[in-house]
Amino acid sequence: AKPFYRGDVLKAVNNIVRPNKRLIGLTALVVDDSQMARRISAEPLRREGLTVFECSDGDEALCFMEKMHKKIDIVITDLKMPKMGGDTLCLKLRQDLGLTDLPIIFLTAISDHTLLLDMFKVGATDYLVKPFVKEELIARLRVHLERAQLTKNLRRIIGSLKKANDEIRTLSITDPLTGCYNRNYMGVQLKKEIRTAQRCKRSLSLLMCDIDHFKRVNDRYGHTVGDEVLKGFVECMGGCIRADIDWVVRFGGEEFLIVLPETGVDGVRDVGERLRRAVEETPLKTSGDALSITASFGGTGFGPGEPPNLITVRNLLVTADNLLYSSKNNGRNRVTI
Ligand code: GH3
Ligand code: MG
Ligand code: MG
Ligand code: MG
Repeated sequence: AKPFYRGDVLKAVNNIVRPNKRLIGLTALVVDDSQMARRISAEPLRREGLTVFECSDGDEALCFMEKMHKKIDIVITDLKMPKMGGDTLCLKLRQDLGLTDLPIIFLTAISDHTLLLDMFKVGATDYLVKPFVKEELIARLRVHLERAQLTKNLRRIIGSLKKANDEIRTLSITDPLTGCYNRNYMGVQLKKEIRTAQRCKRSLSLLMCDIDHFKRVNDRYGHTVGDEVLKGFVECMGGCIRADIDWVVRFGGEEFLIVLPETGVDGVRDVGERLRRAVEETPLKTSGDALSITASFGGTGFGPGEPPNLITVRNLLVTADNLLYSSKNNGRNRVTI
């Protein structure tokens, strides 16, 4: 579906059935076991420009609706018919076919008020008692078509707004180059992750990592290749961590944070070493030659026994960063815990 813009919204709200507008392009289904009765209601509708189909009972009408992929704008049905009556038809259209917005108008000869009101219980939009005045049928039909169109348009608008909202949300937490999370996401999610770990008495670890001598990659092969290396680096790490549990944030240019829930200090050492080796051993594809790089890591975490007041996002990040710099100072391509 194409997105809606402000102009479209106004058009969608204004583009409803006007009092004298011909109803061309709209379709109606008239259901009645009497051919004569069908003609009496179908003819005035055709004169208004509607395309009118006819069925002689509820079963036939249901099949026809399915055959038409439910693309009928209004149903006008008799109540009493030999096989499936209008009440069952209405119920099935609403419940089985899910046509909650379809206007369904009953035409009936009964005048018992209680029975008439029962039609609303099965989902009727409106009713007319036979014999009816043609002008009244048309007038009511226009009101219901107008409302149905408005509802349809509003649903479309709501749908595209929801979609746009989801897209904006995804964009706002994603790093466009590598597809991993950005710091917006980290700010909110890391705090939650820490609280969850503390509440459930579980451990949580962080690994800060930074590509070694990345500036040389850019200097030697250009920024485009540098970007490709960044993407490949994230992909390589992504293959070494648990999908849907661990997550990666682009912390800075070529610096990334990996969050490892339910992982203690021993675990983070293993994961860090596994990542370090994978990066070292995996030549990263670029538009030129595949390039081999290394990265340095600093890891920290906490377990269930630690005093909760010392565990803050800031403390954890500072510790991981300091340990990363120890790795850099001790020759790079290593993990410090
Ligand atoms: P070290 O081993 O000490 O980390 O050395 P380094 O060269 O990796 O570190 P430095 O911080 O000196 O350089 C990082 C480089 O990363 C500089 C910057 O231009 C580059 N960079 C940052 N973001 C991007 C990006 O999005 N794309 C590309 N291609 N390069 C980036
Ligand atoms: Mg009948
Ligand atoms: Mg670096
Ligand atoms: Mg750096």
